Amino acid sequence: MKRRDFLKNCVVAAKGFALSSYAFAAAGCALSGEPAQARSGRRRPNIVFIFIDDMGWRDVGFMGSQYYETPNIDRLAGQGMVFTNAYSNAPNCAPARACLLSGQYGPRHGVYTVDSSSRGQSRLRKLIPIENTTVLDSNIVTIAEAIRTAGYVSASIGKWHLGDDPQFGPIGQGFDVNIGGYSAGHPKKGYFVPYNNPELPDGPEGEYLTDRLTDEAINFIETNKNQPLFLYLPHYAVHTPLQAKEELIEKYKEKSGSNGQNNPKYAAMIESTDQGVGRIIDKLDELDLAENTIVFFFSDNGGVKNITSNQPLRGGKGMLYEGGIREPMAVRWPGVVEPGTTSDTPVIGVDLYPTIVQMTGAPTPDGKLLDGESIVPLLKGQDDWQREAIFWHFPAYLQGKAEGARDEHFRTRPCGAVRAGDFKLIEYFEDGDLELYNLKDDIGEQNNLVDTMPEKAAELHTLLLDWRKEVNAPVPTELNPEYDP
Ligand SMILES: [Ca+2]
Repeated sequence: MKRRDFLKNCVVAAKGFALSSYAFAAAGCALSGEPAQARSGRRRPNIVFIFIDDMGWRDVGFMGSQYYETPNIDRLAGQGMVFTNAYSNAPNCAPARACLLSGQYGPRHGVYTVDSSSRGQSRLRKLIPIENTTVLDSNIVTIAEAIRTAGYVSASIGKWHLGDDPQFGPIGQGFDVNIGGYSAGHPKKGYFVPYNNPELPDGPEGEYLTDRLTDEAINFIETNKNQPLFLYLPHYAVHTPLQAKEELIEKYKEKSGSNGQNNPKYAAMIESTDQGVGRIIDKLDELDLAENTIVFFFSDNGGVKNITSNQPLRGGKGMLYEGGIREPMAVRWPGVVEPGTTSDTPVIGVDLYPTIVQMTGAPTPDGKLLDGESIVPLLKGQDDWQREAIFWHFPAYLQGKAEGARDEHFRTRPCGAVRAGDFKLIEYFEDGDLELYNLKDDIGEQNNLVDTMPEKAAELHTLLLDWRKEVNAPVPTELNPEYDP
């Protein structure tokens, strides 16, 4: 944290929470060498982080879906703060997770995409992309390792996608419990038993994976209710394969689609996920833990274009257009976040590591490089919180024909992007092309302003170039000898 922000947070903590030395400590303001828990007598807050896979910005009721039914998620969001400009660090699964868990932008750890960075036909790829890393380096201090020092017991329940235990899975990266997490990015055998998941013994015939992960999450909460817990719940849902419970599918077959959302199987997967969120919230209430539990709801990348609709956003999963990276996000923090509030300030995955560290009162690990900023001030209603810009770096090819993409062969060609204020600039590495959008007036990214606002484009481009230099971001320049469009 910058010294200015540190002092600002301390003042806010002192004003708003005069009676709670815990809150003061949680704002990152160390009073003495004593741990926060000892000073306040109040237990550190539990953290429940619900992370949905491939859920689009408008795939929940609280973001305006008229087709999908998410009453429990909506209730949770209504009791907290909704972030309308929340971003993932990447338009696909593994890099989004690597950034979230490390608190670092892609160029720090090299996880840029899923599997190979050379996807699609070679003759259509002009450049040799930057090689991708598929596991998160063990030397990186993850969020679980960071808050473990403050006495947290932690579990990763669900999809991991950054390597296998014992070294690269959740256990290798500092979680006490791993249920269902390994290198796979989707349920290999599907959502019904048998799962063929090396980290998840099969349940009874007919068991549905989303329900099972909810059961495991509830079991973890019950087992550890007497100590500070960190539950990281990265659901496999609502990633493909589209498989759901028959009675729910039938329900949505009877329902009319809305705003381009009309897939009954996908809707049924979302409803099962929502039911799970409801059961977890109810369990927190039942165990009298809700008041001291901070719940996050977030997704790792945008909705898939031929399954759902991200309207009015352009594009979907796999693109750096808003449809690929803007996510539904809400945070419930009883006693701190005013219920029913909204923030339009851009926030991004890497912000959540320093946020959780601050919430828990854990020390930032020695020498830890963090690219994000804690959003605790935003959660406390401090609306003048801002930073200059946030960034994306995607030096890879992702094949696929999808509506909203820049061309018919790739969802994304190697590119980078920056958002500063209302503006967003995308730079394509094959040809140096730039696209500039004013998201305030043109959330659908239809009107490229590069020619009409050259100074604004240059300003954002400079920010992007400077950032790439700062984080040593590799840009592909080598020509592909097989290129023959
Ligand atoms: Ca995903």
